[in-house]
Amino acid sequence: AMLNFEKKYRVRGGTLLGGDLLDFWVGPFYVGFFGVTTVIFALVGTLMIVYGAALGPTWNLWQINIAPPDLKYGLGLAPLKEGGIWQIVTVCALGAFGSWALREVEICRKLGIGYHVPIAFGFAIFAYTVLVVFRPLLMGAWGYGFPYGILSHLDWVSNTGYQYLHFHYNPAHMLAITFFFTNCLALGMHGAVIVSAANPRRGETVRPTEYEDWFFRDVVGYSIGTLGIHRLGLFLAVSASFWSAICILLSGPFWTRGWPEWWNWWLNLPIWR
Ligand code: BCL
Ligand code: UQ1
Repeated sequence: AMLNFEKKYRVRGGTLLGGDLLDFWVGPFYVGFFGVTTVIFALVGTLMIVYGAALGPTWNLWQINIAPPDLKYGLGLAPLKEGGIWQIVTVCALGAFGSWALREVEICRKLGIGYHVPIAFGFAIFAYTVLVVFRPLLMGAWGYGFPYGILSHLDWVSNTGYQYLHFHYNPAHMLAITFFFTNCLALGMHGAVIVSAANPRRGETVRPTEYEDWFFRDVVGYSIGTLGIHRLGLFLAVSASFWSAICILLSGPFWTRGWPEWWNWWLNLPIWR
């Protein structure tokens, strides 16, 4: 809709690699060196998943499963049909996510804005990398990674959760969930207050931003401010991914028993004796 502004923001330069060589757009999309690598990684990864599905027993979208190698392969390369496909898909996923983040960095440089978006996305990439690289490395086998499949990854989460008896007792998992839920509350309030003031019913006028402050001062006695709510949202979102990554990184490499048992430190405090 805003194509007439293109001249203003489609500036040359800001690239990290390749200079002006791949500094171009396709339709509305900026490409760049990392746009090309994103497409290549995503394409190869997707084709490997389709190949893995073709080898498997089903084309049922819910049941397709690309499993990691058996634990006996440890941290080595597995044969293609015994987890090798999963390993290639994982490399492609990491390549695509990393390329996407670097493409975001190039766009930030072009526009002269901060790197907040790629840094925030970096937390999601970190959580994924913990699941399929760092935790398997620390536990000594790629087989600890999660399988690529809609139902199969759910089964993995359930099985992995019950290996620690009751995952709700994992303190980092508690924190992560609290951040996810609080993030949802904050975005719900923010979206609602913006729409309420900026998109009035027919005949009413758009209210300026003070109204948003006034509303929250009246209901909760405090307004965090129009810039503040976005800082809060960024913090909540990034913290949710961060503590998710920590909660699963702890499970196995640093805590092997049930999570309920971890809380014995509380019962063992000397003040109860
Ligand atoms: Mg739990 C994990 C919530 C019950 C076992 N659990 C999580 C966390 C989250 C959560 C905090 C997953 C989010 C995450 O990692 O984001 N669990 C949660 C809640 C309950 C719960 C709310 C609940 O009961 C109400 N969990 C339980 C029960 C256990 C249990 C008690 C099972 C019996 N839970 C586990 C286990 C794990 C979790 C085991 C985890 O491993 C997981 C976790 O913490 O993982 C880190 C981080 C985000 C990502 C990893 C996404 C990364 C995205 C990448 C970078 C980009 C993808 C691009 C995409 C492919 C492109 C698409 C293109 C389209 C065209 C758009
Ligand atoms: C808020 O205070 C505020 O500033 C005016 C917003 O900006 C438009 C908001 O969207 C929200 C949700 C709040 C309220 C938040 C807190 C933490 C009181």
